[in-house]
Amino acid sequence: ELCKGINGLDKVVLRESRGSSVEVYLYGGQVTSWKNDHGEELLFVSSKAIFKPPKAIRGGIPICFPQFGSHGGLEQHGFARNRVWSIDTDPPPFPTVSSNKAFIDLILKPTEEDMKIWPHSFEFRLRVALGPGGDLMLTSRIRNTNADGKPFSFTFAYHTYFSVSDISEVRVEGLETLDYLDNLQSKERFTEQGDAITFESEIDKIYLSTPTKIAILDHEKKRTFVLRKDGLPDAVVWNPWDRKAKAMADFGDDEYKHMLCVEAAAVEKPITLKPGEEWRGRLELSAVPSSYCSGQ
Ligand code: TA6
Repeated sequence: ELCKGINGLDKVVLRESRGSSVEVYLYGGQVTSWKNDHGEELLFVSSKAIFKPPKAIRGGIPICFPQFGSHGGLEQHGFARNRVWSIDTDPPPFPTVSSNKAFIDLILKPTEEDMKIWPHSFEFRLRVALGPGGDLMLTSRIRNTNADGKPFSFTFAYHTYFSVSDISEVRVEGLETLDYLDNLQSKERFTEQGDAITFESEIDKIYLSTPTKIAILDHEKKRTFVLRKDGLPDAVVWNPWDRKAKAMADFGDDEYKHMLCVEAAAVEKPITLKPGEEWRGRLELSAVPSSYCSGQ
């Protein structure tokens, strides 16, 4: 249902019969809570997050569009996460969602102001859905609606903050042996070693041409997050660690121990749309008991 969240910001709560739930703020079109049927919170939101436009909410699943990162002319991660989205009452049919899901359709279109910083018109439809087993599904459909015949290019990420019990006891499987750009070494290209990724210091890597499925294993909670993506070839892995954590006003000094960002993204190769063309990017998250081995 639609209700008031922090600082009176509008949010939508989706519930599913077995007790799992999702919350998404119209501000940023940002998911800020995903709970399993035991009421456990699976996403990380900083206790110091500032729920006040134009500051992006620190946590949940920020939408990075029309730019991931700060290399282009726009502010870091574009502006979709800094805008109030609307509830989309007449979306074109989503062929992929069966009726047994709770879902909400949001839409973002640029204002005159936005067109001054990014001179393109678009329709960005976001569907947030909660599946019968408590899976969280996000589908983004971005259409070029330029009347002047101009194509546009963009980069994109679902900047997902997973809640973990202890970062030093987390492993990521599925990114072994892949190439990555290291944001901590001026985006130089390297190749990952052959086994699961573990964490003992700051990491900020853009893995390239990654598989559809990535697993995040939380040892202590005996829980594995499974991330499935479509239309999003890259995956960003980020943990600020202690020094960067202290430098962020909207992030607790030791909160880095309890979060990990693994972000389904399209970064290396920008997506180009001609007028009338539509791009779709899907992310499906599930949280399963850790007996799950990512090879299944
Ligand atoms: O997710 C990786 C990253 O690009 C990092 O470099 C770091 O800047 C992070 O995003 C957070 O960015 P934000 O603008 O949300 O503070």
